Amino acid sequence: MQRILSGIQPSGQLHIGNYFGMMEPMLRHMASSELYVFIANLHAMTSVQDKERLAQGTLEAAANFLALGLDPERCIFWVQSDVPEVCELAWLLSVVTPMGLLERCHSYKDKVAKKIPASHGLFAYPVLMAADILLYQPHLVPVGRDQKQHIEVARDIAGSFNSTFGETFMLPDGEINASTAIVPGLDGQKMSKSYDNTIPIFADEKTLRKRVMLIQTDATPVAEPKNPDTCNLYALLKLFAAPERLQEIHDLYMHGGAAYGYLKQELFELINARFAPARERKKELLANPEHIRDLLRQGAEKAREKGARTLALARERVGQGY
Ligand code: AQP
Repeated sequence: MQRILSGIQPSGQLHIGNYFGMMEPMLRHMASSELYVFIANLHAMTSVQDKERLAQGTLEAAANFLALGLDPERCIFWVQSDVPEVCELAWLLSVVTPMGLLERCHSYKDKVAKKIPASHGLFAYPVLMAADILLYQPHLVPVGRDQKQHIEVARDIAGSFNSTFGETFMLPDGEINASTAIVPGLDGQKMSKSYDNTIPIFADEKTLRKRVMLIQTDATPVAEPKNPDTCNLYALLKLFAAPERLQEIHDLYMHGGAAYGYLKQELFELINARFAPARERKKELLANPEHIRDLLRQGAEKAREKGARTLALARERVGQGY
């Protein structure tokens, strides 16, 4: 059985990009694999440095996953910092990580360009991410395209550790679905919390509608043909519309008749119908936070058991067994 792992930062409102890039594939894998899912609260500290926000965000991130259908009986589900072994492994990995490898990472450069403070944590983020992955020895890591380079870095670090100290880590593969690799935001750039261009999944109906109406479109008149492949409204409709309806919409784009306002309303209704039940479930879950904490504690125990075995092997390999 394949072991599959991925995580999400509790650093803001869950959006459609996160959902299609990572959560939906993870939920799909739940039936047929050994699934590891974690809330990356240590990573989130590179942008969230507020005690209440981090704590509440962690509970909410867990509630998001549970509300969308994650079954803690069929996976291992925990909070990153509840398995402190990951920090020790990050150090063991950092000594075989060339500076140049981290200096080439786009994500670091992008975030600094967006005025996120250039801390050591932000720079070393890919090493902690490598530890997150390698500690559990997964075969596959489903992510969005923005994380592709970080998966390659994790593989490079694992290879570097293996060749320095002897075979220890399995090299994981990333899983990136072409059709959902980069979900566009309201402005057509990658949907991203830090671009403020997101469609949040759990926003109330009114906010959701407002966000969808903000999707940027061109000024081509309704009756004229338009190119669906360069339209971010169409890219989002593709994720939600049934195949026959999508074909009709495609024809409207090609031959004239695609009214953006009408299509936005249709998209809003589709998104709302898809996520309204989860919105209700999330409210119920958050009404009993102790239950969520219990589930996460149980998950952390299982994750620690697996992680401790890998860490013991890595410690032995580097020569800590004096
Ligand atoms: N637009 C996207 N399309 C496809 N996948 C996406 N992911 C994020 N945005 C898109 C994927 O979601 C997973 C969890 O992401 P994260 O918690 O690590 O946050 P992120 O990638 O940092 O998300 P944001 O919104 O882009 O945050 P900021 O602005 O802080 O960088 C990952 O697998 C990611 O690929």
